[in-house]
Amino acid sequence: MQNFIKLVLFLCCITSYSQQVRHIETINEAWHFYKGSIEDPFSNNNKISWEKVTIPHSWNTRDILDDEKGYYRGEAWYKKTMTIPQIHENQQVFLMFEAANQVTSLYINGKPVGENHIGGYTTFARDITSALKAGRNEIAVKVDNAHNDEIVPHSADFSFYGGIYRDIQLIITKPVHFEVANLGANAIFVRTPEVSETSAKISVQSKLIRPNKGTYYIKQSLFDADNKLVKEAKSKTSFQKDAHTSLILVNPNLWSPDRPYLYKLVSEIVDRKGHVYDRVENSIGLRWFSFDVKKGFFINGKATKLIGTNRHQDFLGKANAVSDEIHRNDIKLLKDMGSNFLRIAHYPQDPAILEMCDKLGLVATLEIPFVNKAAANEAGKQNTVNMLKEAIRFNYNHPAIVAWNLGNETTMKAPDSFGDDYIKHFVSTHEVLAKTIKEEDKTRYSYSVFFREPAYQDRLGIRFTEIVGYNKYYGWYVEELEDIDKNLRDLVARSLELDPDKPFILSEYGGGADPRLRSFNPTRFDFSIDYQFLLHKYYMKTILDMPEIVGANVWNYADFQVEHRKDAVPHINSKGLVSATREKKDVYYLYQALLKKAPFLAIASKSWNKRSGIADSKNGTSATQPLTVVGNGNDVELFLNGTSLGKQGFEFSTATFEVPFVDGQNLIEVISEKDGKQLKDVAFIDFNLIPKHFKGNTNPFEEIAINVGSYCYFIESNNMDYLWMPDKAYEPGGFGYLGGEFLKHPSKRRNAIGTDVSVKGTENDPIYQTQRIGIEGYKFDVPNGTYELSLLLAELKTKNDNVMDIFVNDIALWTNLNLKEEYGNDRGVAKRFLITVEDNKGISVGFKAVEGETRLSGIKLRRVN
Ligand code: GCB
Ligand code: CA
Repeated sequence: MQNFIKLVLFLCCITSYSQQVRHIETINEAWHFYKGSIEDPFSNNNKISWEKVTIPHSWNTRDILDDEKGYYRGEAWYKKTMTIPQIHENQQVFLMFEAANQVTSLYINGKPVGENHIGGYTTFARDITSALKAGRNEIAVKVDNAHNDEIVPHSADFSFYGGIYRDIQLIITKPVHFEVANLGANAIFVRTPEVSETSAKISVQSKLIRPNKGTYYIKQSLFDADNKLVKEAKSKTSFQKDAHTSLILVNPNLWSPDRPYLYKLVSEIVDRKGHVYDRVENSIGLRWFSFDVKKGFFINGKATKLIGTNRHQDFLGKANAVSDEIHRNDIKLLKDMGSNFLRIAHYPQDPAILEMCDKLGLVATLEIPFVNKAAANEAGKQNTVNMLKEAIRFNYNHPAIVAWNLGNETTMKAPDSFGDDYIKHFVSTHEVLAKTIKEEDKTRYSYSVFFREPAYQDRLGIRFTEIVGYNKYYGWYVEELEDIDKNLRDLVARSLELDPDKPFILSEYGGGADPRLRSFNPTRFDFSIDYQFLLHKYYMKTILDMPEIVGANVWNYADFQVEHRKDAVPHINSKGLVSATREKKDVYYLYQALLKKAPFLAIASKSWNKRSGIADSKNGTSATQPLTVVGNGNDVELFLNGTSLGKQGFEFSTATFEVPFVDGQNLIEVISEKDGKQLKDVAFIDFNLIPKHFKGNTNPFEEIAINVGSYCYFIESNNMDYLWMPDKAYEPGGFGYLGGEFLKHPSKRRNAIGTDVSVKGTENDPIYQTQRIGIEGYKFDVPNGTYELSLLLAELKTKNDNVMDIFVNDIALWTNLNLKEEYGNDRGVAKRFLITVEDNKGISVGFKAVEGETRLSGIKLRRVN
């Protein structure tokens, strides 16, 4: 019997030991949500209709994408009733919000709990123990994303989505526990002050809550990647004091991007008898690192060029309420791209991000949303400093982090234009933030990111940090591709002249690309996938060649939603290497070819599988178009429908073949080799061969659509991939325009074809944004028959009246057409006509200005019979 009791006791011990002493559960489901202000969320006012939602949740998923200007920025409420599980006697209960944008007020059973939390991107926890009662408890959370003079960001190129958009956790501890409800919601701070190949010192500072009476110890246990205990240390604790514990490890496994080895540190509060009161785990990476202005970044003594991207928390249709699976998948895609560097921009992100950076080996920088402009008042400054402290403390233990960035392009809104008082607060905000970084964490670098000239920052006196980053859009917003190399070299030289001791990071560069736009004649600001590809090739040549660029981050990993943006896709900043739903653009494969160490080969444009072109071979059976292959082998051989088109060597990881596509299916196979490994990629391309002579017999004319005023193909991806061809001048026998000029972007800076007007009534903005102005005619030398002719027109922000007559074969089709008067500005109009062609005349569409200028955006011709 006694033995039996012993056995039961023993089993209890085992279960209680293996049981989590700290209870954590997400409470994301069945929240009642109301968008608007309410006097008393606890009253049963049935005029208010609550909607049931699941967290992560944002109330701006739709209104940031619609045609109306602005999106809801104001108060909203979340509430639920719940029974708090009884886990321990006298338990302490906390709610931890991973983030809610941007002021959060918590109420339990009708009473406010704790102070409002300020800032939309940092994690915070509240002790709700004393507000709870037995049975069911009512929890209400007010979240407000209205503009607030005292809270950054005030201005930025992203959307300030409101909501509880990350997980909420219920945390239950014993009365003796590691602190939870503090600035940054973290109680364990791990430092690795001395690490070498032969030994590592790990110092752990632990914040605990314990009574004055009693003896409590902190036990730190270190486990290796196989979960084997490798080191243990115990230290005594004192009332109201942090505990410090040190561990020394010989021959440690080091953490690096190539081998992100992680240990697990288990921190426990125990008493003399070994009873465990609380337990917290952290992943630990042992590494040492440094930046050298001339030689670059070193980790564990090894020079490592830092190449990667920036990233926003954003996904098409979900605003910022992005699942952990999406977060984790993003980091996997970045690792698989071959990158080793991530700028977590422009604010702290979901804990899943840094967890994955640690696990997969991405070196990271993290920043607070001090973007474009300061909250230039005392409260604003204090709030900004608090955000920084929360960010540093919460994320302190991640080996991935090497620098804390205090802000992005803070001079975007020119400080001079806001007066002396603004400048005073603005400058001192930089100063105190830079100081705070070093006070909070001596083990990382302080960092700030600018976009204006080094001398501009110098004049303002805001160069306080140890590292500087510059965001530069050479070849996109300013200047041409050919000048990128010179521009970057000159900029780095100017920065180093002023700051010889500050390592230089190219913290942003990039250009927009709409996956629907393709061009064999890419030009700046055309938003084609192909221009983006070229742009990054130019940048990477220089970046890889310059050790003084110690790190570089593409802007951006993925396309993201910006309510006020008007590019090829309205509301989308399309500078991503992948789309807003994570489809890879061609340039993603270029980075893989350039960066990956593992053997790699890809047909860069394989996602463009419905194409067309004008027959150019003698017998009229094929059209030759370039096709680019990327890889890290020496050379590559390409086969078209089984026939080799020869081998080519890679130049800067790219090789371009001239491929004679035939009508219908084209099977492209590419074969290469690297480190003894055979590599292959394939693409099936469905090709629509357009006859050169519409009246010829080889390939009878059926249908053609032309993106007038543009060099770009346009793929209507939400309309069966319907394809629009680039425009061209008329050639006898075929088709093309007569007269007129490209509509040019009105801004000198961009000097691009087309405009950035967001076009109403259509999703095919790029067709309407590009036009031929002053056009005189459009000709198709088609055989006799009946045709459907579609004309696509739009009046884009024009000042004067434009009135035109349109003819077909000299017969008036549409007279005195004033688009602005009839349809309003900025609206896409597609009009379809039935035309009969007789007497071998073909179709000749004529445009005559009655007043102002003629214009045409797109034209489509389909043979009916
Ligand atoms: C920048 C900003 C970033 C923008 C980007 C752009 O310099 O830091 O927030 O989204 O430019 O695309 O213009
Ligand atoms: Ca067009």
